[in-house]
Amino acid sequence: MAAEIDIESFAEVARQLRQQVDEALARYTEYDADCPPRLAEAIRHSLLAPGKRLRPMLVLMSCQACGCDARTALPAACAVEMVHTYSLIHDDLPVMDDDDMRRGRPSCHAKFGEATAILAGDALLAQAFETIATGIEPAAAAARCCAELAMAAGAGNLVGGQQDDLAAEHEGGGIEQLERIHRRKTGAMINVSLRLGGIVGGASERELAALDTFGSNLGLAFQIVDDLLDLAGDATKLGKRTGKDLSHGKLTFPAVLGSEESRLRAQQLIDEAKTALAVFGSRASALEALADYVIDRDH
Ligand code: GRG
Repeated sequence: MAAEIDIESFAEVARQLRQQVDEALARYTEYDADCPPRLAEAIRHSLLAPGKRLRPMLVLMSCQACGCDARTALPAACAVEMVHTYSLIHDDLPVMDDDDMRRGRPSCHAKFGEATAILAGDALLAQAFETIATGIEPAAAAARCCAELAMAAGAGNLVGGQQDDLAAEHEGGGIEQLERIHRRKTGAMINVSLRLGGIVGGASERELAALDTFGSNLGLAFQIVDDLLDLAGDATKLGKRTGKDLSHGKLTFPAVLGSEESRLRAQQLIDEAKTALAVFGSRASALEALADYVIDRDH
């Protein structure tokens, strides 16, 4: 297991990495005159809003765990946040989850209208690949990152998981269907974040496999906590409305397992995730602390 890092040091590391991500995202969204001002405003409204930046943090910390300077992976970190934000913008649309609040602000369509929100999401998805292709070196690493991110965001993962999640509202399902949905809808983007950091950091196949094990356990635990927060969390801290899963009859972990069993399952997954980090020794201490944050989080 990785060496312990105390909570204050972790908070400081996370604060610094987060600042690097926020500054880079602001730079990436200084568009020229060809981007209509309303579209630029909508993109910045959603992308620069105060999200947790979990996925970019995973990119940077897994790059560090491989012994490489986190800044080398900054374009990849920003790219996963662009794809994630596009998915949130589209998920909030009336035709999908119909949410008017996100990240403590009106959701993109609530402020700019549906057409602009769809286009803002489309633009972010495209920009993610441009950001990797032009910012990651060598070219072979950039190509691999683009391919892996495209796979995670595509029909067999993020988009396919979303499709099945929407269908499950009417069709229901058990724990296996639930885990299958979330492995693709939430897990794939968490896994690929870790893998991109690993690829940029020159990870061996053994290290990439360890990041995969860490990521799949962390991703599922993250989703269970997300379900628990929707049920009993504080809407102000979360920056979005709560109780929606229950009112929409959604297939969730607390609905299938009960809250107590769900929390125990999440803790088990976090323990398994942390065990997988042994191969990195003390270089993975930030990732280990991040795993603890995922289960203790209140937003
Ligand atoms: C529209 C293709 C498409 C996919 C949408 C992201 C998503 C899939 C749905 C959002 C609804 C949801 C509750 C998903 C599960 C967990 C999740 C991805 C939560 C949002 O991510 P956070 O908590 O958000 O990391 P912040 O705002 O902190 O980045």
